Amino acid sequence: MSIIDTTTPAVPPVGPPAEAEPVGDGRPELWQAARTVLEANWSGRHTVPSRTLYPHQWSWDAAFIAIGLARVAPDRAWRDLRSLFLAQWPDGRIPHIVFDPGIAERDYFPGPGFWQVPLRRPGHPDGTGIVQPPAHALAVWELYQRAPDAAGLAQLRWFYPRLVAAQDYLLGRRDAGGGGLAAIVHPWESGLDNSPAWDAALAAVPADLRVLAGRQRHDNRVAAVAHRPTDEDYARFVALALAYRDHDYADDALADRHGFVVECPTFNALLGAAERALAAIAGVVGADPAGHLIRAERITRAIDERLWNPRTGMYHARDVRTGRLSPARCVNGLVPLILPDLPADRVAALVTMLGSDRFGMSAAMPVPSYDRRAADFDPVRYWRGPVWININWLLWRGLRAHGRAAQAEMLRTAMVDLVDRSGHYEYFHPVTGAGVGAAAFSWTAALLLDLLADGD
Ligand code: 2M8
Repeated sequence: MSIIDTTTPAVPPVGPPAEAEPVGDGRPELWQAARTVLEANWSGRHTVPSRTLYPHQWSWDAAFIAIGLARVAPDRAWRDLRSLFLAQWPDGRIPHIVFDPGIAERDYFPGPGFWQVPLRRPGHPDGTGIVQPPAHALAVWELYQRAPDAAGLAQLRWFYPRLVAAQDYLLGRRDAGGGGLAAIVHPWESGLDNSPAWDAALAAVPADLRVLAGRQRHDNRVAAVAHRPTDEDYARFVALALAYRDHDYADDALADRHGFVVECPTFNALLGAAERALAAIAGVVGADPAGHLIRAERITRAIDERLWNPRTGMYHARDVRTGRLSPARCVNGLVPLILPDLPADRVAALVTMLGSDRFGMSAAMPVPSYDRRAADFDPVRYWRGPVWININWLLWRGLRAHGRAAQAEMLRTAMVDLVDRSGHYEYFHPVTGAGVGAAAFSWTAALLLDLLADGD
């Protein structure tokens, strides 16, 4: 069966609340506001993260958005995820952005003209050639559980082979380090684009500003310069993307020839969680779950063997080219908590780190993206300090998976209070709680629906 399919089922609106819908944990206005954000960000073919800053469809955003939409409009959620998977490559990779042909090249950089993906065919949406964290199997399984009807089963059958192909790509071609983990070839692939977790590996990539000549950054025109990556970092991002593109997006000999090849704890934790979700999906569609469970266990073991730092008591990104762990304590090193088979001593260490003054999880504030005690902790620059709802949602799930119900509930409430106070922002100042980045941001709104419904 071809993994490319251009059928487009009818698209139901988010619409008014259904009778059976949860009332939103006693906060109906917040619930309704989240629905309004999602409705406003529906482009007609998919949900954009933000109308201003990110006017196309993003890969892991689509997974988080589907998890929230599942609470109010499962049909829309399925349709949204399908839009992403229609851009899947024959080799299984899911592009990190699917472009809306109605958006002009100048309205997002780097757009389709930059990526020049050699896949254009009628009815097939254009995307990029890099990936993002594989959160989709988790979303598909969540979605089915919310609506386990005949239509949901048909969706599971459609998604299962495509999700398997995406995992095969990551666990095969992207195992550049040979240790059973997927490597990312660009900070954008991590989703935590500007995190200090990449600083050590990026130091080897020349920051040649000439690569920006003749190219116009779009982010700095719609967001504050102080909130976005510096031009030096952007020059590195562009140079890495060009290098990967100019090798035709091939993955052979990556560690020898590509400037950035890194194993991220969050990316790989989601890879492992995806295998567990696939095992559950396989059980429903009549496939064999066993292989997925074996892969899931292997991934957990590999994360633990390759990314654990006993001196810091948490996981760190590993530079495949040098074999070194990043010295930075970043929130991506705590997300392996979502793995149910993580050894108990590691779980205990991660939970201690969450509550420590470095991350400071409390009833008043969710977890920041970086160590509060680090000299370069930056409360407004994206992924270098601010609080993000998607990462906290994963940590919440992780705490629950390990029976830390009280801490999980504290984190859930802290997230809900923060968004209630400040709005559905892209991210939040980790001290004041003020909203930063794009307003009316889709995954914040979507995951809020999930958090509120859980409170019901
Ligand atoms: C941010 O990344 C894009 C590039 O992919 C950008 O800065 O232009 C990140 O926060 C990423 O995690 C997110 O998926 C994307 C869209 O929300 O924005």
